[in-house]
Order: sequence, then structure tokens, then C-alpha cells
Amino acid sequence: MTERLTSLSGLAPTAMLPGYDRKALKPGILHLGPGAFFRAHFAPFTDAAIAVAGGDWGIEVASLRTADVADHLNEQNGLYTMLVRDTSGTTAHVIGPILRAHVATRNPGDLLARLEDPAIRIVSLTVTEKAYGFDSATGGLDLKHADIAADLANRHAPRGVIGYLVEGLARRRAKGTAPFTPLSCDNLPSNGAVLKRLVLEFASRIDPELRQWIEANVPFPSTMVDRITPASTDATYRDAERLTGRQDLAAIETEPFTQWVIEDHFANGRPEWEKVAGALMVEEVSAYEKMKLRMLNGAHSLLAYLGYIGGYEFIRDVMDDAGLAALARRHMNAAAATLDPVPGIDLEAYADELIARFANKTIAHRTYQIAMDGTQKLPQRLLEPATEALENGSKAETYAIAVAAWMRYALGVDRKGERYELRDPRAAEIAALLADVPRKGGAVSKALFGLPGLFPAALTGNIGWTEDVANKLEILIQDNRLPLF
Ligand code: CS2
Repeated sequence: MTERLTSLSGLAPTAMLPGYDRKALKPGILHLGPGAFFRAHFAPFTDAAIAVAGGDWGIEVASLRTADVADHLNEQNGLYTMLVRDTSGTTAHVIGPILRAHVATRNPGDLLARLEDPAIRIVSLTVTEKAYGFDSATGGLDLKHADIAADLANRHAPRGVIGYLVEGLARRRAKGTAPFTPLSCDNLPSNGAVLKRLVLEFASRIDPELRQWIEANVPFPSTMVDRITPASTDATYRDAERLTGRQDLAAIETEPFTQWVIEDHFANGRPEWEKVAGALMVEEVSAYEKMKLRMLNGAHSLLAYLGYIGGYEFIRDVMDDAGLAALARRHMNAAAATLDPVPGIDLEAYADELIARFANKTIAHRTYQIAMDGTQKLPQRLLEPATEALENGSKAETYAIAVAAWMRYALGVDRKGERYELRDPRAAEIAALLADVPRKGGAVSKALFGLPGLFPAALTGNIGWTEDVANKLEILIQDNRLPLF
């Protein structure tokens, strides 16, 4: 049995090691949500920044739900392997800045104590869209969200992201210590502004003075994050072991491309991320965010829904279908047409690069993984740009295809008649809504357009566009081949 990865000594020469002394690190960042994306993006950026620019920015991580990743990281003294894959080969990088992992469900007091510790100057988040608890219709706090409701009722013993952040900030204010900077790294437009609004609304419900203090003292920088990171598989663990000589249960794999655009508003210092290739500190991130959400994530969702219902397991397989690859490019062009110029970026070249990234043969990114949580992803990726495109006189046809594909996917039955689980926080509501609806494009689209709060009135009120969706959905329901639109 191979020894476990627990230290940097004696690793295989193919493993690339942190370029600094880990013992000099001190806790400075607390990260909520240590999933694969954090381990492929935030942690390696910080690792590289410490190597290039110095600093003692150690990271503690906390999982608000499952314990596995946190346990594996603790067993490995915070170390794990990031595999970077492309057609020229796979490289293994052992990533060093994680010091400790906490499991909030097991020991909530521990996490609260870390949030209170003035040494923690940044609290970063990759918790996925659905964990924030915002109402997609208003952008404000969703009082029916299970975590929000529970935490408002029991503010000193939170369980959700917003509850923890507010309680942590309240404790700092009570003690007279400086706040931390909350740093959202989720795929939401103006993620910092969204987070700020939720935190302020939550705080004003429990303590208006706390709200004022947060508003006056806590910056909420927005960030645009990008790196395609499939869920780890047996091949990930096998290759990590082969290249490091150690068993690693926290290994992840990702693509070479990595990008992070961060608004430079921090209360209390930050690592010098801008010294690392791919990171950019800016005043305003929204132009980059819109570009990425609409061109990359919008096309990703389109390919994921069409691909999944068409029987393609991975995005790279969908890209092998020339018709679907061309459709993705057409959608990127349509998305680009909704954007203002993005500083320093040529949108044509960006789209070409996205096509190449999606087609990367060494990245096994499941269409089913991307299809998850559609109700949380559609608004910013597809529905907002579709609304703008229609306003500008476009037919928004590729958006109609994407929405029809999501609706076909929402039926939960594949072409062979087999059922699959719709992994979406609103899955039960969708199933109930569709229960007695005939499987016809018109009827199914009408029912799903009625899902409260999801589709903006400007879309559902556009008869030409909704008919287009209904017709395309009918084709997707009837055809047992994937039609080329
Ligand atoms: C994907 C993203 O799962 C999804 O919804 O579209 O995770 C995508 O891979 C990343 O945002 C790329 O940066």
C-alpha cells in the first residue's frame, strides 16, 4: 500500500513542490467551501503568490456541509495534488498553503472562533450559487431559503453562509477588532455586491446598528473566477499517486488555463495575487464577469443540456459533434454582442480560446455535472443576456435553443426512457409542476415559464420568443436524434 501524502519529503521527482517554507505560514485566510474548484483556483493562486512575492498567507478551510474533503486535508496536513492536464501531458503540483480544515456541522463553535480571530483577514467563499440564499426575482434575501430562515431564527448558532458571515462580523464589532474582507469566488454577476446586499439585509433584520457598521467598514470585492475543473475520478487519484509517489485522497485535476480578476478593495491586506500569471487586480470587475458568465458559462450550459439529452457524457464529446461545436460558437458570438468592450480583451480571440478549452481531450468534464442547479445558473448565464438581446432587436435564437434544452432536460427522462435525477434545489417543485402536463413543447414550456421567479417577464411576455422555445422543445421531445438547429 502506498504511503499517504502527509509531508513534502521523499516525493517522486515528477511532483512539483511549493516554492516556499510552509512552516513560515500563519493563518490569514479562512475559506468556506473547499471543493474541487477552490483547490484548482484560489489555493494554487495563493500558493504561487507566496512563492513569487512572499508573505505568510496560510489558509484554513471550512466545509459547511460534508466532511470528506476536510477530513482528507487534515489527514494530509493540508497538502494535496493539483494535476494540470493537456494534450502535451499531465503535471502534478503539490499545493501548500492550507493549514487546517474545519467541519462546521461537526463543530460550529470552532468555525465561529476562527471567524472571530483577528488574524483572519479574508474570508473567501466558493459555496455555489444555491448556498447564498438570494431571491432570483428581487436579488435580495430569500426568507424562505432554509439556511436563511434557520439563521434568522437562531443567529448565534448559524448553519448557512450568510448567517456565519454576519455572526462573525458581529463578534468582531462587539470585540472592537477589525473586520475581515468577505471575498466571493462563485459564478454570480457582481458576486461581491450580491453578497453585500444579502449580508446587509440579514444584519438589518437582527441589528440595524450592525448593518450600519458593516456598511461603513466592510468591503465586498467582486471577482471573476475561471478554471474548468471536473469532479475528481479514480483516474485523478491514480495519476496523482503515480506522479507524486503518494496516495492522495484530496487530489484534483484541471486545465492549464486559469484566470482571476479581483476588485482591489480589501480592509486588511491581501496576498500579492497580481504577481501570478492569470490574476488581475482591477477597480471594477463587472465587464469581465459578464463576459465570462455569458460567453463561457452560457455556452457551457447550452452544451451541457443539449449534450446530456443527446447522450454525450463529456463536454469534449459534445465538441466532437461539428454541428454542436458550431452552435456553441454561434452562441458565444450572440453573447459577445450583448457586452460592452472588456478592457484588454479581444472577444473573438476569447471565443476561439473557449472553443479550444471545451474541446481539450484530456479534460473529462461531465455534461451532467454542468447541468446541475439549472434554476440557479440560467438567469445570469442565459436569461439576462437573452432579455438584452431581444431588446436590441435580435431573435435570441441560440438562447431559445438553450432554454428549450434545459426544459427537455427538466423532464428527467432520457431518450431511452430512463429516469435520471434532476440535481436542482427546485427539483421537487419542477416535478410537481410538470406532473400532469402533456409532453408537448407548448404545454411543457408554458408550465416551466410559470416557475415562480425564474423567467423575467420581458422573456415570458415575448410571444415570438416563447413560441420559438416551444417549437424547439417539441423537436427535442419528439426527435430521437439530436436535431441540428
Ligand atoms: C460550469 C462551470 O459547472 C458549471 O456550471 O459551467 O463550473 C465552469 O466550468 C467554470 O465556471 C469555469 O471557470
